[in-house]
Amino acid sequence: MSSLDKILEKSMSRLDLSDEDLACLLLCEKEDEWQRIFAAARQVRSREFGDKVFLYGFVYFSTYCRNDCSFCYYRRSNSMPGRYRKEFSEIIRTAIELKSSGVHLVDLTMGEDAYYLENGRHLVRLVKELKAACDIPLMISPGVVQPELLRELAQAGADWYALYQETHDPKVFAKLRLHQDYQVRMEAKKTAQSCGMLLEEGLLSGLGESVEDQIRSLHIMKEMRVSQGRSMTFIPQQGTPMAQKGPSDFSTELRLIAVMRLYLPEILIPASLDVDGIRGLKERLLAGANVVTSIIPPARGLAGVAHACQDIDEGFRTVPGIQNILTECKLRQATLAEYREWIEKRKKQLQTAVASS
Ligand code: SAM
Ligand code: MD0
Ligand code: SF4
Repeated sequence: MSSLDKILEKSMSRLDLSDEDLACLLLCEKEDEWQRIFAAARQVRSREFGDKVFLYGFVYFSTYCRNDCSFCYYRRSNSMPGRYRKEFSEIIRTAIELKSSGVHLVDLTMGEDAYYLENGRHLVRLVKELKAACDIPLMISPGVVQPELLRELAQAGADWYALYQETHDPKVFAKLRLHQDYQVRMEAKKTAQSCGMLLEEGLLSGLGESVEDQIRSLHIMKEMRVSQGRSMTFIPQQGTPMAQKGPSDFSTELRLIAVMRLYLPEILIPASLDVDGIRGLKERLLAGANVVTSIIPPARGLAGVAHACQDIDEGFRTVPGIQNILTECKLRQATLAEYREWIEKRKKQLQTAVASS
Protein backbone atom coordinates (compact mmCIF):
# COMPACT_ATOMS: atom_id res chain seq x y z
CA MET A 1 0.00 0.00 0.00
CA SER A 2 1.36 3.48 -0.83
CA SER A 3 1.93 5.95 1.99
CA LEU A 4 -0.98 8.03 0.67
CA ASP A 5 -3.31 5.03 0.77
CA LYS A 6 -2.19 4.26 4.34
CA ILE A 7 -3.09 7.80 5.45
CA LEU A 8 -6.47 7.66 3.72
CA GLU A 9 -7.11 4.26 5.27
CA LYS A 10 -6.26 5.69 8.70
CA SER A 11 -8.75 8.49 8.33
CA MET A 12 -11.44 6.15 7.04
CA SER A 13 -10.84 3.93 10.12
CA ARG A 14 -11.32 6.94 12.44
CA LEU A 15 -7.67 7.16 13.43
CA ASP A 16 -6.03 10.51 14.15
CA LEU A 17 -3.81 11.98 11.44
CA SER A 18 -0.34 13.12 12.52
CA ASP A 19 1.36 16.29 11.30
CA GLU A 20 3.43 14.12 9.02
CA ASP A 21 0.25 12.66 7.52
CA LEU A 22 -1.25 16.12 7.04
CA ALA A 23 1.92 17.38 5.37
CA CYS A 24 2.00 14.33 3.10
CA LEU A 25 -1.61 15.05 2.00
CA LEU A 26 -1.13 18.79 1.53
CA LEU A 27 2.09 18.31 -0.41
CA CYS A 28 0.57 15.96 -3.00
CA GLU A 29 1.10 17.31 -6.46
CA LYS A 30 -0.36 14.73 -8.78
CA GLU A 31 -3.93 15.11 -9.94
CA ASP A 32 -4.71 11.40 -9.54
CA GLU A 33 -3.55 11.58 -5.92
CA TRP A 34 -5.91 14.48 -5.28
CA GLN A 35 -8.75 12.54 -6.86
CA ARG A 36 -8.09 9.72 -4.36
CA ILE A 37 -8.03 12.23 -1.48
CA PHE A 38 -11.35 13.75 -2.62
CA ALA A 39 -12.89 10.27 -2.90
CA ALA A 40 -11.75 9.42 0.65
CA ALA A 41 -13.19 12.75 1.91
CA ARG A 42 -16.54 11.86 0.32
CA GLN A 43 -16.44 8.46 1.98
CA VAL A 44 -15.77 10.00 5.40
CA ARG A 45 -18.57 12.55 4.82
CA SER A 46 -20.93 9.76 3.92
CA ARG A 47 -19.96 7.80 7.06
CA GLU A 48 -20.64 10.87 9.23
CA PHE A 49 -23.62 12.47 7.45
CA GLY A 50 -24.98 9.96 4.92
CA ASP A 51 -26.25 11.85 1.87
CA LYS A 52 -27.50 14.87 3.82
CA VAL A 53 -26.49 18.42 2.94
CA PHE A 54 -27.44 21.49 4.97
CA LEU A 55 -28.38 24.80 3.32
CA TYR A 56 -27.67 28.26 4.74
CA GLY A 57 -29.41 31.49 3.76
CA PHE A 58 -27.19 34.55 3.80
CA VAL A 59 -28.54 37.95 4.85
CA TYR A 60 -25.93 40.70 4.61
CA PHE A 61 -28.13 43.22 6.42
CA SER A 62 -25.62 46.09 6.75
CA THR A 63 -22.67 46.74 4.46
CA TYR A 64 -21.32 49.64 6.53
CA CYS A 65 -18.00 48.85 8.17
CA ARG A 66 -15.61 50.69 10.47
CA ASN A 67 -12.71 48.38 9.58
CA ASP A 68 -10.30 48.52 6.69
CA CYS A 69 -9.39 44.89 5.90
CA SER A 70 -7.08 44.98 2.90
CA PHE A 71 -8.87 42.12 1.08
CA CYS A 72 -12.47 43.25 1.52
CA TYR A 73 -14.70 45.16 -0.90
CA TYR A 74 -16.62 46.66 2.03
CA ARG A 75 -13.56 48.10 3.82
CA ARG A 76 -14.23 51.55 5.20
CA SER A 77 -12.05 53.40 2.73
CA ASN A 78 -13.54 51.84 -0.41
CA SER A 79 -15.98 54.27 -2.02
CA MET A 80 -17.18 51.74 -4.63
CA PRO A 81 -19.80 49.66 -2.80
CA GLY A 82 -23.33 51.04 -2.63
CA ARG A 83 -23.80 50.82 1.15
CA TYR A 84 -27.10 49.87 2.72
CA ARG A 85 -28.57 49.08 6.13
CA LYS A 86 -31.77 47.05 5.78
CA GLU A 87 -34.88 47.71 7.90
CA PHE A 88 -35.82 45.05 10.48
CA SER A 89 -39.10 44.36 8.66
CA GLU A 90 -37.23 43.57 5.45
CA ILE A 91 -34.64 41.40 7.19
CA ILE A 92 -37.39 39.40 8.86
CA ARG A 93 -39.40 39.08 5.65
CA THR A 94 -36.27 37.76 3.93
CA ALA A 95 -35.63 35.23 6.70
CA ILE A 96 -39.20 33.94 6.45
CA GLU A 97 -38.89 33.67 2.67
CA LEU A 98 -35.58 31.81 3.01
CA LYS A 99 -37.06 29.41 5.55
CA SER A 100 -40.04 28.59 3.36
CA SER A 101 -37.70 28.00 0.42
CA GLY A 102 -36.06 25.21 2.44
CA VAL A 103 -32.92 26.63 4.05
CA HIS A 104 -31.94 25.26 7.45
CA LEU A 105 -30.27 28.33 8.92
CA VAL A 106 -30.18 32.08 8.45
CA ASP A 107 -26.77 33.76 8.69
CA LEU A 108 -27.20 37.39 9.80
CA THR A 109 -24.06 39.17 8.64
CA MET A 110 -22.90 42.77 8.78
CA GLY A 111 -19.77 44.85 8.32
CA GLU A 112 -18.59 46.18 11.67
CA ASP A 113 -21.37 48.76 11.47
CA ALA A 114 -20.93 51.44 14.16
CA TYR A 115 -24.71 51.94 14.31
CA TYR A 116 -25.07 48.41 15.68
CA LEU A 117 -21.84 48.17 17.61
CA GLU A 118 -22.22 51.43 19.52
CA ASN A 119 -25.58 50.31 20.76
CA GLY A 120 -25.69 46.55 21.03
CA ARG A 121 -29.37 46.62 21.98
CA HIS A 122 -30.32 47.05 18.32
CA LEU A 123 -28.60 43.77 17.49
CA VAL A 124 -30.18 41.92 20.41
CA ARG A 125 -33.59 43.26 19.40
CA LEU A 126 -33.01 42.13 15.80
CA VAL A 127 -32.14 38.59 16.93
CA LYS A 128 -35.14 38.43 19.29
CA GLU A 129 -37.59 39.76 16.72
CA LEU A 130 -36.28 37.48 14.00
CA LYS A 131 -36.47 34.41 16.25
CA ALA A 132 -40.02 35.31 17.33
CA ALA A 133 -41.21 35.81 13.74
CA CYS A 134 -39.30 32.94 12.16
CA ASP A 135 -38.33 29.92 14.18
CA ILE A 136 -35.14 28.83 12.44
CA PRO A 137 -31.55 28.15 13.56
CA LEU A 138 -29.57 31.37 13.48
CA MET A 139 -25.94 32.27 12.87
CA ILE A 140 -24.61 35.75 13.58
CA SER A 141 -21.58 37.21 11.78
CA PRO A 142 -21.29 40.72 13.24
CA GLY A 143 -17.48 40.87 13.55
CA VAL A 144 -15.78 41.27 16.93
CA VAL A 145 -18.27 42.25 19.61
CA GLN A 146 -17.94 42.75 23.37
CA PRO A 147 -18.30 39.72 25.67
CA GLU A 148 -21.43 41.10 27.36
CA LEU A 149 -23.13 41.60 24.00
CA LEU A 150 -22.17 38.09 22.90
CA ARG A 151 -23.84 36.72 26.03
CA GLU A 152 -27.03 38.67 25.30
CA LEU A 153 -27.03 37.56 21.67
CA ALA A 154 -26.70 33.93 22.73
CA GLN A 155 -29.56 34.34 25.19
CA ALA A 156 -31.65 36.04 22.51
CA GLY A 157 -31.38 32.88 20.39
CA ALA A 158 -28.22 33.00 18.25
CA ASP A 159 -27.06 29.39 17.79
CA TRP A 160 -23.80 30.10 15.96
CA TYR A 161 -21.08 32.74 15.98
CA ALA A 162 -19.04 33.03 12.78
CA LEU A 163 -15.76 34.89 13.05
CA TYR A 164 -13.00 34.05 10.61
CA GLN A 165 -9.39 34.55 11.56
CA GLU A 166 -8.37 34.17 7.86
CA THR A 167 -4.88 33.04 8.95
CA HIS A 168 -3.26 31.86 12.18
CA ASP A 169 -0.01 33.61 11.41
CA PRO A 170 -0.23 36.89 13.38
CA LYS A 171 2.13 38.64 10.92
CA VAL A 172 -0.07 37.80 7.93
CA PHE A 173 -3.15 38.68 10.00
CA ALA A 174 -1.72 42.17 10.58
CA LYS A 175 -1.46 42.68 6.80
CA LEU A 176 -4.97 41.44 6.12
CA ARG A 177 -6.98 42.76 9.05
CA LEU A 178 -5.25 46.14 9.35
CA HIS A 179 -5.28 47.72 12.83
CA GLN A 180 -7.14 44.77 14.35
CA ASP A 181 -5.91 42.69 17.26
CA TYR A 182 -5.25 39.00 16.54
CA GLN A 183 -5.75 37.94 20.15
CA VAL A 184 -8.92 39.95 20.72
CA ARG A 185 -10.45 38.22 17.67
CA MET A 186 -9.46 34.79 19.00
CA GLU A 187 -10.83 35.62 22.48
CA ALA A 188 -14.21 36.69 21.08
CA LYS A 189 -14.64 33.15 19.69
CA LYS A 190 -13.86 31.57 23.05
CA THR A 191 -16.32 33.87 24.78
CA ALA A 192 -19.05 33.00 22.26
CA GLN A 193 -18.45 29.31 22.91
CA SER A 194 -18.53 29.78 26.65
CA CYS A 195 -21.98 31.35 26.14
CA GLY A 196 -23.15 28.16 24.43
CA MET A 197 -22.87 29.23 20.80
CA LEU A 198 -21.37 26.93 18.18
CA LEU A 199 -18.36 28.37 16.42
CA GLU A 200 -17.41 28.74 12.78
CA GLU A 201 -13.76 29.45 11.91
CA GLY A 202 -12.56 30.40 8.44
CA LEU A 203 -9.36 30.65 6.39
CA LEU A 204 -8.71 32.93 3.45
CA SER A 205 -6.83 30.78 0.98
CA GLY A 206 -4.80 31.28 -2.16
CA LEU A 207 -2.53 33.94 -0.65
CA GLY A 208 0.62 31.85 -0.73
CA GLU A 209 0.17 30.20 2.67
CA SER A 210 2.65 27.42 3.40
CA VAL A 211 1.84 23.84 4.37
CA GLU A 212 3.04 24.67 7.91
CA ASP A 213 0.55 27.55 8.03
CA GLN A 214 -2.24 25.25 6.93
CA ILE A 215 -1.34 22.59 9.49
CA ARG A 216 -1.18 25.21 12.26
CA SER A 217 -4.69 26.35 11.33
CA LEU A 218 -6.01 22.78 11.29
CA HIS A 219 -4.57 22.21 14.77
CA ILE A 220 -6.10 25.40 16.11
CA MET A 221 -9.49 24.49 14.65
CA LYS A 222 -9.32 21.14 16.39
CA GLU A 223 -8.17 22.60 19.73
CA MET A 224 -10.87 25.24 19.60
CA ARG A 225 -13.50 22.60 18.89
CA VAL A 226 -14.94 24.52 15.96
CA SER A 227 -18.20 23.04 14.74
CA GLN A 228 -17.93 24.47 11.25
CA GLY A 229 -14.71 25.23 9.38
CA ARG A 230 -14.27 26.87 6.02
CA SER A 231 -11.70 27.86 3.50
CA MET A 232 -12.56 30.61 1.02
CA THR A 233 -10.31 31.57 -1.87
CA PHE A 234 -9.34 35.23 -1.88
CA ILE A 235 -11.16 37.08 -4.67
CA PRO A 236 -9.48 40.39 -5.65
CA GLN A 237 -11.76 43.39 -5.11
CA GLN A 238 -11.89 46.68 -7.01
CA GLY A 239 -10.98 49.76 -5.03
CA THR A 240 -8.85 47.85 -2.49
CA PRO A 241 -5.07 47.57 -2.01
CA MET A 242 -5.22 43.90 -3.06
CA ALA A 243 -7.15 44.57 -6.29
CA GLN A 244 -4.20 43.48 -8.45
CA LYS A 245 -3.49 40.23 -6.59
CA GLY A 246 -4.83 37.36 -8.61
CA PRO A 247 -6.30 35.76 -10.67
CA SER A 248 -7.59 33.32 -8.11
CA ASP A 249 -6.93 29.62 -8.29
CA PHE A 250 -9.32 27.52 -6.25
CA SER A 251 -7.09 24.47 -5.74
CA THR A 252 -5.90 25.33 -2.21
CA GLU A 253 -9.49 25.84 -1.08
CA LEU A 254 -10.61 22.50 -2.53
CA ARG A 255 -7.67 20.70 -0.97
CA LEU A 256 -8.29 22.29 2.41
CA ILE A 257 -11.95 21.23 2.26
CA ALA A 258 -10.86 17.62 1.71
CA VAL A 259 -8.09 17.61 4.31
CA MET A 260 -10.39 19.27 6.88
CA ARG A 261 -12.94 16.53 6.21
CA LEU A 262 -10.31 13.82 6.82
CA TYR A 263 -8.80 15.50 9.90
CA LEU A 264 -12.03 16.82 11.49
CA PRO A 265 -14.58 14.33 10.15
CA GLU A 266 -17.52 15.39 12.31
CA ILE A 267 -17.59 19.13 11.54
CA LEU A 268 -19.67 21.01 9.01
CA ILE A 269 -17.72 22.30 6.01
CA PRO A 270 -19.22 24.86 3.66
CA ALA A 271 -19.20 24.94 -0.10
CA SER A 272 -19.77 28.68 -0.46
CA LEU A 273 -21.65 30.00 -3.49
CA ASP A 274 -19.92 33.31 -2.78
CA VAL A 275 -16.52 32.28 -4.12
CA ASP A 276 -17.18 30.88 -7.59
CA GLY A 277 -20.97 31.04 -7.83
CA ILE A 278 -23.08 28.10 -8.91
CA ARG A 279 -20.42 26.75 -11.30
CA GLY A 280 -18.04 26.11 -8.38
CA LEU A 281 -20.52 24.20 -6.25
CA LYS A 282 -20.06 20.71 -7.62
CA GLU A 283 -16.29 20.53 -7.12
CA ARG A 284 -16.61 21.80 -3.55
CA LEU A 285 -19.21 19.13 -2.73
CA LEU A 286 -17.05 16.51 -4.43
CA ALA A 287 -14.15 17.59 -2.19
CA GLY A 288 -16.14 16.71 0.95
CA ALA A 289 -18.15 19.83 1.87
CA ASN A 290 -21.58 19.22 3.41
CA VAL A 291 -23.17 22.68 3.73
CA VAL A 292 -24.13 25.03 0.89
CA THR A 293 -23.78 28.62 2.10
CA SER A 294 -24.55 32.03 0.69
CA ILE A 295 -28.02 31.24 -0.61
CA ILE A 296 -29.45 34.71 -1.33
CA PRO A 297 -32.95 35.59 -2.55
CA PRO A 298 -32.87 37.46 -5.87
CA ALA A 299 -34.12 41.01 -6.50
CA ARG A 300 -33.98 42.24 -2.92
CA GLY A 301 -30.83 44.29 -3.24
CA LEU A 302 -28.92 41.95 -0.91
CA ALA A 303 -25.19 41.56 -1.53
CA GLY A 304 -22.70 38.73 -1.29
CA VAL A 305 -19.22 39.31 0.16
CA ALA A 306 -16.48 37.91 -2.07
CA HIS A 307 -18.80 38.36 -5.06
CA ALA A 308 -21.15 41.24 -4.39
CA CYS A 309 -23.70 40.20 -7.01
CA GLN A 310 -22.60 37.12 -9.00
CA ASP A 311 -25.50 34.73 -9.72
CA ILE A 312 -27.86 36.43 -7.23
CA ASP A 313 -30.46 38.14 -9.42
CA GLU A 314 -30.32 35.23 -11.89
CA GLY A 315 -31.82 33.14 -9.03
CA PHE A 316 -28.96 30.63 -9.16
CA ARG A 317 -28.01 31.13 -5.50
CA THR A 318 -31.36 29.71 -4.36
CA VAL A 319 -32.63 26.36 -3.10
CA PRO A 320 -34.22 25.40 -6.47
CA GLY A 321 -31.08 26.72 -8.22
CA ILE A 322 -28.81 24.12 -6.60
CA GLN A 323 -31.02 21.00 -6.72
CA ASN A 324 -29.56 19.54 -9.94
CA ILE A 325 -26.08 19.78 -8.54
CA LEU A 326 -27.02 18.03 -5.31
CA THR A 327 -28.56 15.24 -7.39
CA GLU A 328 -25.50 14.98 -9.64
CA CYS A 329 -23.38 14.57 -6.51
CA LYS A 330 -25.80 11.91 -5.15
CA LEU A 331 -26.61 14.15 -2.20
CA ARG A 332 -29.91 15.44 -0.85
CA GLN A 333 -31.20 18.47 0.98
CA ALA A 334 -31.61 17.49 4.66
CA THR A 335 -34.85 18.26 6.48
CA LEU A 336 -35.01 21.09 9.00
CA ALA A 337 -35.61 18.51 11.74
CA GLU A 338 -32.37 16.72 10.76
CA TYR A 339 -30.44 19.97 10.97
CA ARG A 340 -31.94 20.89 14.35
CA GLU A 341 -31.08 17.41 15.60
CA TRP A 342 -27.45 17.84 14.49
CA ILE A 343 -27.16 21.21 16.27
CA GLU A 344 -28.63 19.93 19.52
CA LYS A 345 -26.39 16.87 19.50
CA ARG A 346 -23.32 18.99 18.85
CA LYS A 347 -24.19 21.47 21.61
CA LYS A 348 -24.57 18.58 24.08
CA GLN A 349 -21.27 17.00 22.98
CA LEU A 350 -19.46 20.29 23.52
CA GLN A 351 -21.02 20.81 26.96
CA THR A 352 -19.87 17.34 28.00
CA ALA A 353 -16.39 17.90 26.56
CA VAL A 354 -16.03 21.24 28.37
CA ALA A 355 -17.36 19.81 31.66
CA SER A 356 -14.82 16.96 31.56
CA SER A 357 -11.81 19.09 30.54
N1 SAM B 1 -17.57 41.94 9.04
C1 SAM B 1 -17.59 40.67 9.66
C2 SAM B 1 -16.22 40.06 9.74
O1 SAM B 1 -15.34 40.50 9.00
O2 SAM B 1 -16.04 39.16 10.54
C3 SAM B 1 -18.53 39.72 8.98
C4 SAM B 1 -18.35 39.63 7.49
S1 SAM B 1 -17.67 38.11 7.06
C5 SAM B 1 -18.91 37.64 5.98
C6 SAM B 1 -16.44 38.49 5.98
C7 SAM B 1 -15.67 37.28 5.56
O3 SAM B 1 -15.79 37.10 4.19
C8 SAM B 1 -14.22 37.49 5.87
O4 SAM B 1 -13.92 37.05 7.17
C9 SAM B 1 -13.53 36.71 4.77
O5 SAM B 1 -13.23 35.42 5.21
C10 SAM B 1 -14.57 36.66 3.66
N2 SAM B 1 -14.15 37.60 2.59
C11 SAM B 1 -14.22 38.94 2.61
N3 SAM B 1 -13.67 39.46 1.49
C12 SAM B 1 -13.25 38.42 0.75
C13 SAM B 1 -12.60 38.30 -0.51
N4 SAM B 1 -12.24 39.37 -1.19
N5 SAM B 1 -12.33 37.07 -0.96
C14 SAM B 1 -12.68 35.97 -0.25
N6 SAM B 1 -13.28 36.02 0.95
C15 SAM B 1 -13.57 37.23 1.44
C1 MD0 C 1 -20.83 32.76 2.77
N1 MD0 C 1 -21.01 35.04 1.95
O1 MD0 C 1 -21.36 31.89 3.44
C2 MD0 C 1 -21.13 34.22 3.10
C3 MD0 C 1 -20.26 34.71 4.24
C4 MD0 C 1 -20.41 34.83 6.76
N2 MD0 C 1 -20.75 34.04 7.89
C5 MD0 C 1 -20.54 33.96 5.53
C6 MD0 C 1 -18.78 34.72 3.89
O2 MD0 C 1 -20.07 32.49 1.86
FE1 SF4 D 1 -15.40 44.98 7.47
FE2 SF4 D 1 -15.66 42.34 7.72
FE3 SF4 D 1 -14.96 43.45 5.38
FE4 SF4 D 1 -13.23 43.45 7.37
S1 SF4 D 1 -14.06 41.61 6.33
S2 SF4 D 1 -13.72 45.21 6.06
S3 SF4 D 1 -14.56 43.70 9.13
S4 SF4 D 1 -16.90 43.68 6.41
